[in-house]
Amino acid sequence: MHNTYENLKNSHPCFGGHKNNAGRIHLPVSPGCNIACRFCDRTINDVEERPGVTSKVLKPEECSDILQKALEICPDIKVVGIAGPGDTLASDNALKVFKIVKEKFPDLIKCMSTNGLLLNERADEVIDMGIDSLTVTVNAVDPEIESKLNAYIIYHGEKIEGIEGAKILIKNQLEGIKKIAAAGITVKVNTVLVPEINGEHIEEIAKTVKEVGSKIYNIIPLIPQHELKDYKAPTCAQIDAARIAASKYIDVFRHCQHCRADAVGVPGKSEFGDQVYQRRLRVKETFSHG
Ligand code: CLF
Ligand code: SF4
Repeated sequence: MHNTYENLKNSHPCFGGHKNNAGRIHLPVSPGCNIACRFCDRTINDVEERPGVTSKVLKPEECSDILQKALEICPDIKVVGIAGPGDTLASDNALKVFKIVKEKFPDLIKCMSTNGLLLNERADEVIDMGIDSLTVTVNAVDPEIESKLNAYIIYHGEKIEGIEGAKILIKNQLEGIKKIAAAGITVKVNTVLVPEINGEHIEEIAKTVKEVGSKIYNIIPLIPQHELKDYKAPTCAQIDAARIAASKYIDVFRHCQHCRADAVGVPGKSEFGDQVYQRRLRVKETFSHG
């Protein structure tokens, strides 16, 4: 049985459990991505896979020892999250790790984060694995707006650009959320707020993702980089306005710490990544997949 939203509000730092000092560990097991967000410097992900460069992405079979060590160092950890550094459904690694967690650490909450491109076709696998909470990053529900945020998708081996790619991405995200939510899994939606592109669109995103069954919504401010390096990051007032607009339709999470894909500890309070991981991911400050 999956944890309910009510349970997660007490024990999951990103669903309300921050009040109770609940911690999480991110296992960076998912290399590579299948979409091209214009604000994401994909060389960060590609670097990990280049032959000859020591990979910082963990292998699924390394995770059990890492988890054991992390729980010793930080007993507040209640949640195992997989949030990158690429997409969790683009390979089988994340689901393999959750299988291990389910068997060896049954008390930990299993939390997965995805861009949703493959969520519709892989929903049953996610449900069968007993994931407790799923986050999907939905940056627009209008393909024209999405195409300004995402250059292309790689879908079943084919590169599909612009509005055509955006249509497929949005459809799969929404259909996927519908299936996951119908199975009783709590869904959070993250949106990267780029005021000049989707600033006026937040209300529609919040309304749409609520309609398909999401429970909670999180706004992540743009970090201007890559193709969107000349766009402005939202001001605090713009973030507040977006949250107020979204909260007409859905619960809004306001304590996001924009964690790295290899973060360990209580978000905003403690960080043990350097002790748990011998080599950190080579990521600078970047978007968050939480
Ligand atoms: Fe990690 Fe994300 Fe799960 Fe949380 S983070 S996969 S839902 S366990 Fe949390 Fe970090 Fe914000 Fe994410 S504070 S970036 S919302
Ligand atoms: Fe992929 Fe995430 Fe980067 Fe988007 S932000 S291209 S989903 S790794």
